[in-house]
Amino acid sequence: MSGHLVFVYGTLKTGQPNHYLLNDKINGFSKFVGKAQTVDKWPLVISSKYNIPFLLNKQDFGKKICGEIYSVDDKMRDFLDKFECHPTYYKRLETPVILEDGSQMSPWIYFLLDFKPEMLNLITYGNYDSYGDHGLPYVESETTSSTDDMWA
Ligand code: PCA
Repeated sequence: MSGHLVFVYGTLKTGQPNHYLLNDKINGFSKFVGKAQTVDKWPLVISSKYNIPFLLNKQDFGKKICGEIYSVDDKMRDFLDKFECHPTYYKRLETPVILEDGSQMSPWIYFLLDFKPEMLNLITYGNYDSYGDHGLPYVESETTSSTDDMWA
């Protein structure tokens, strides 16, 4: 298959609220490649009334981010683009990460490019967990698939 590598750091990770979407064959095909960490530091914050994890596109700020790499087919890549509202909301950028075996690759990562500067004052996380003791669990909502209401 023609594969695309995607690094997920938020609700799409194993055990997180949207992980099932990667396993649903209706959306396309995905295969777990390995756990990885970004080479650079990035700010991963939780924000909006839906407690959405956002990776802000500001290099060398925040922490190195833990996530999972998946190889996905065109269909799943297109599904994820739609789900993340790429390229108008999140935008995926090829970004270097290191796998547990020390190998390096540059999978796609969904970043928030346009963000309010105040978001940089939020707590930054290195390893997102919706159910963590920050007490800000991701809120699933029909409106999270639309950008209209995100900042409310
Ligand atoms: N899902 C994507 C980006 C943010 C989110 O909630 C991910 O897990 O990488």
